[in-house]
Amino acid sequence: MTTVRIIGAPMDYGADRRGVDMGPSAIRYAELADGLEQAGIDVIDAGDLSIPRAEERDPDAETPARGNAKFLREVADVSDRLSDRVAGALADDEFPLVLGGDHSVAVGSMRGAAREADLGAVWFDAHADLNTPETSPSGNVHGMPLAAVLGRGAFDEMAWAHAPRVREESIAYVGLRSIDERERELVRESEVTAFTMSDIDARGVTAVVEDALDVATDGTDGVHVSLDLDWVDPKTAPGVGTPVRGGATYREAHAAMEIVSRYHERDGVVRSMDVVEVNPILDEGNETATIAAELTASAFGKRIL
Ligand code: 5AB
Ligand code: MN
Ligand code: MN
Ligand code: MN
Repeated sequence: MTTVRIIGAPMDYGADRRGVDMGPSAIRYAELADGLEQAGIDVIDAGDLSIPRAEERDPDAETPARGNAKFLREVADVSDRLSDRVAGALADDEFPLVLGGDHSVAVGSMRGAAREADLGAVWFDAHADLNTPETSPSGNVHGMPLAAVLGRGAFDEMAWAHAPRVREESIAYVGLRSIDERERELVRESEVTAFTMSDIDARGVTAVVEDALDVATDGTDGVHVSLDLDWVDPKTAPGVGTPVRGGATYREAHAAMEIVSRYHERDGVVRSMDVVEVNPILDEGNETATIAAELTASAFGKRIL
């Protein structure tokens, strides 16, 4: 029986908008634990990492090779602490489920998950999150977590970011539809496999997610699933900081998570996950957190029958 350890990471240093730090509370309020238990999962809630308020910090405090990246010192601190928590859960044979927070939390979760394993990843997102401090148009680290774990650009020098056991070839995007100009070059020249919304239109979400999981399992010891709620269409999931229309429908999102659960059950390859970018301040009636909780339960095998 799978035991899930919920780790809240109420971090908003990586995003422009306040509010995403309330994500963990909102997702818990939407009965995440009940949904998981209905899927037959044992749940331990480890509470939240303590994260100082952004207003008490200087976004431009110097860190080596900072480039255009805000709150890098704070993100680094959270990444170190979160990676220890994630590695600790895995060492106890538990499944770490990280609740963000903005997407920069994925640096900590992936570093933790890659500590004792070659790690693949499936990245459900409207965005590629492959900007480096050199290419980022915004300076927001939530647009850079994949560049961080891959040690690209200025991140190469930063031990808190680079996860040497994550290889580009073992990462697959699902649902891309908004990429910055310089970032597009980075995606094209990289070995990362990119499935866009057009691929989902053409081939259906089920086939695309199976292919993505095949990429992430090939030659790795386990897979990390990173679920950015802006992957889902903003009509369905409005409570996100960077909405982009043309996203996955409610049904497509569930179908995708059901494929994830099958891989999880079949060979236990999916071994860590984060659920990020839920912003209750921008939400309508906690709808986005509710969908986040439902999708997570689906990813752990909650079925209709
Ligand atoms: B998210 C943008 N590419 O770098 C940037 O929500 C948006 O974690 C990043 O995917 C969106 O600032 C980050 C314009
Ligand atoms: Mn993202
Ligand atoms: Mn996104
Ligand atoms: Mn590397």
